[in-house]
Parts: sequence; C-alpha cells; structure tokens
Amino acid sequence: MALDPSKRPPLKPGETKEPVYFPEERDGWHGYIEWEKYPEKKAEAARILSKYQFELPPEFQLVPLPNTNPVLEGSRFKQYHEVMGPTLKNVPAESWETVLEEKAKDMIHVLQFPYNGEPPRERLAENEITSNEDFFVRNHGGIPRIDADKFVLEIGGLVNNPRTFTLKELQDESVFPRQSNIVTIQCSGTRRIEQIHEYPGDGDELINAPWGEGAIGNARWTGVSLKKVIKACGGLKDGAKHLEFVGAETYFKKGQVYNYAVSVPWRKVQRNEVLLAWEMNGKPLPKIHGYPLRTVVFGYIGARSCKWLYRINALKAPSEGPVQKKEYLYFNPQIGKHNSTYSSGFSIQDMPVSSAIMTPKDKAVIVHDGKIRIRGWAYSGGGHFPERIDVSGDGGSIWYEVPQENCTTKYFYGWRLWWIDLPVDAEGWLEIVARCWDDALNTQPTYVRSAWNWDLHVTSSCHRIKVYSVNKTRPKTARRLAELEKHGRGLEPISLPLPFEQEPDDEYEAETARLRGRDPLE
Ligand SMILES: Nc1nc2c(c(=O)[nH]1)N[C@H]1C(S)=C(S)[C@@H](COP(=O)(O)O)O[C@H]1N2
Ligand SMILES: [Mo]
Repeated sequence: MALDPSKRPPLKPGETKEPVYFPEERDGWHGYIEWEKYPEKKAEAARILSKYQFELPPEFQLVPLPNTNPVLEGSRFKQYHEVMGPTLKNVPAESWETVLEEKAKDMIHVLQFPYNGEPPRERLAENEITSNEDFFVRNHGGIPRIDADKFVLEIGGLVNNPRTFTLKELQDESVFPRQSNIVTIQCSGTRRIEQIHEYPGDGDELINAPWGEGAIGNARWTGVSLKKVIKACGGLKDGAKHLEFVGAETYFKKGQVYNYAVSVPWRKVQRNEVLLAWEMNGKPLPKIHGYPLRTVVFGYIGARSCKWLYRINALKAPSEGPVQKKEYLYFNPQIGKHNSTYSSGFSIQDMPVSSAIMTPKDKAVIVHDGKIRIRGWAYSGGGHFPERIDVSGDGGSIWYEVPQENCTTKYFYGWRLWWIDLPVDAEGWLEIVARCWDDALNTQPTYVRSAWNWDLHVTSSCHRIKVYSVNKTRPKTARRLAELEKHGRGLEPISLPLPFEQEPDDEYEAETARLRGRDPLE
C-alpha cells in the first residue's frame, strides 16, 4: 500500500524540492542507510526534513478509535520515508507486503506504518508457545531486507579487539556453544489502551500505539550468548559498562534521522541473559522479527531486544540513541505535558509482574451455570517468574487461586497461561479482576490510576473487565432464556429492549398477592 498521492507532504512556503539520494550502505542490505557513522549525512537529512510540512498525528486518544483494520495508518511516517528519496521511498509499501506475507491474516494492525500488530486475544491465550505468525510486532520504522550471506555483525567501542562476525561464524558451534531459551518478549505498551481510556498521555513523535493485551509473546529463541561473543573479542576495556545495539532501519524523531539504538548494562550480559538470536521457534527469524539477527534480552522491556542488529558498541554509559535516552521513561503521575523532561523519568529495563484476562472479552454477556471460565496470561520479568494467579469476581475483594494444574509450564523467563472456572453466583454486571504474584512476592498495582504515567508505559495494574453474568441455574433466568429462544432472539445486545412483556398480568397479580401487595399494611 503506497502513500496516497493526496497525502504527499507539501513544502513549507518558499522551499523548493530538490533531488535527494542517500545510497544504501551495503550490497545485499536493502532498506538500510548508515546514519550514525556520518554526521554530515544526518545533517543533510535533517535539512531536507525541515523543508516539509508533515501531516500531524491523528487524534486517537480523546475520541473513539477508528473501527478499521489497520486501526491507524501512520501517514506521517510514510511521508518521512517518501522525502528521503528513492532508497527509503518504497519502504512503507514493502514493509506492508512483509506483514501480509509473514503474519496471520487476522492480526489486529494497530498501526500500519511503522507496523505494530497484535494477534486475536483468544488465540494468544491458547498456546504456551506463540507461533511466529501470531507473535506481536512492534516497529519504529521500516523492515530492512538483509541477505544472510552478506550479513556481518560489527563489534566495536570499548572492546579489546574490535572485529566483525559473519552469521556463519556466529553459528560455528566449535567456537560458540549454542544457547536456546524460552523467553517472553513484552512491549512496554501492552494494555496501553486502558491508560488511554482513563487518562490520555503522550502521543509522542511515533504514535504510541493503542495496544490491547496482545503486545506480548512467548517463543523459543536460539543463538549465542552475547557474553561469549564479547569474550571472543578479548573482553571489554576498563570502564565499559553498557552494550549498545544498533538496528539497521531508519528512525525519525523530531526532524532528525537515526539508526535504531538501545543499550543494556554489561551486568545483564554477564548472566547469559542476552542472546544474539537467529532462530525463533526452530525457524530462521522472520524478516519482520529481525532477520537475520536480533538480540533477545530476558526479562527486559521489549525495546532492548534489537531487531536487524548489525552493530554492538561497548560504552561507558547508556546509549545516547533517542529510544534509550528519550523514550521508554517512567514518570511520576504529576509529570506530563506541562513539565516533563527526559531526565525526570527513569529508564524502564526490568519488566514488572503483570497479567491479563484474554477471554471473556470486556462487556461480554455470559450465560453460565454458576461458573465462568476465565483464561489469560501472567508474566514477570527482571529475573522473576509467575508463581500464582488470583482471580476475583467482585472487583477485588474475594480472590480465588488459579489451580497450579491450570497453569502452563513454569520457565525462568517465560509467561504462564492459565484458566479458571470462577465460581459466580451473582447476576448482572460484575467486575472480574486478575493479578499475578511472582517468586519475589511482587504483585500488581490495584488500579490503572495507581500506576498511570505520562508516556503510557507498562500498564501492569490488576487487569479488570466487566462482564454481564446470567446464571441459568436460577429458575427465573432459565425461563427468560427459554422465552427469548422462542422468539428466535438471544440476550445480546443487552441494550435492545425485550420483544415481549416481562410478566403476564395473571402472574403479576398472583405474585403481588403472595408478597402481600405493594402498599404498607397501615
Ligand atoms: N531495530 C529495531 N528493534 C526493535 C524495535 C524496532 O523498532 N527496531 N522495536 C523494539 C520494541 S519496542 C519491541 S517491543 C520489540 C518487539 O519485538 P517483535 O516485533 O519481534 O515482537 O522489538 C524491539 N526491537
Ligand atoms: Mo516495545
């Protein structure tokens, strides 16, 4: 899907269009322009971007989300790519082709470009291992197409022997033992929609995608521990404390261009919790998930699991890349548009304990016989794992423990799926709540409000849904259901009036007589 010609960005008054050409850096690497090595090229790109008036991001927080799929289009990011000339112009269209080729047909395309998508909630909660087709995608730019045979990983900065590795070299088991782990990757945007609904926040330069509960997935990743690769470079020089990962695509922020860059502390790498992975669930990484090589950082925010990884730099301090320094910050609730600064939020690394109810859906009408089946996921990062899941049917006063046998396998770095047949006697609207406890006895904040933050990250409060409970073991309820069926109707939508009287007159008379009338005795 190319950019609609009516959406071409107009030039600012007095500006003229000139030919631009930023050649690709390497043969066999399409969609990759090297920016970080060439400050003058970056300056030139910024100059070109400043000539145009780009479309403003759409309002999507204070109004209902469009009922379309893709939900949001991302025209502004398509425009940025268009004005960068032939090398990046077609990247939005090619990225969309990759989505159609690699992802499940029924993905919820939260944002078309840069592509952000999550799978249907029922399917995500069905399989302990998320399939490659269903795994959520979070992109900040286009999807580069890199030829594995032409691929090299550069390692530089404060390492004793800077060098490059081909994919074959990394895969040589006589040099590097292979490491394979079940690891959950969770985007810090998961469940953001709940924060948006209650209190909107920063839309940021890149639209902060209105994620539901599906920006999380669990897969088996195979590759080599970064610790071993650093060792093969003779180790780190004194003072090196962070490893920066650079991804090949172009990232636009506030009129500047970058390659995607993030970092993790060396301490994290030393624990063999940072994998350079080329395989996802036993298959080569899909293009959309970082082919041919990505990092997988266990227990951290998804943003550090850098896709299309081509360079690693050992640094004294965290990466200066905007994704590390200016995004993924966690602010106090009194910080917002009026006073936020990059230095006033802390940098999110470890993911906290969280969970979500995947079925039933919010506002569902459920006919049951005293039990409602609830299914969901539970996860904890930062070296912790989910131990127990509790579910409440009354907004969080009485909690039922999900039996351990209803929870999937416990892994050090993976989520657990769970289900419970929740005892429900009450009828009408109920608030069902889920919370997880991890092995360090951490649990989730009570309400969205308890943990709201301006950048709308990490919605880890207890997950709450409202359902309309219809307990058919009650005679009156069973009778109403039978009547509805006779009329060829169901209960839904509950907002539609009944097509018949609630009670025949003779029954009304008999019942009011039994209850000794409407009037007081005297
Ligand atoms: N190069 C690059 N790596 C990236 C990103 C990106 O936009 N570019 N997005 C990050 C974010 S925010 C997340 S949540 C994860 C998502 O991984 P996935 O798309 O494979 O599910 O990738 C991370 N790695
Ligand atoms: Mo993310």
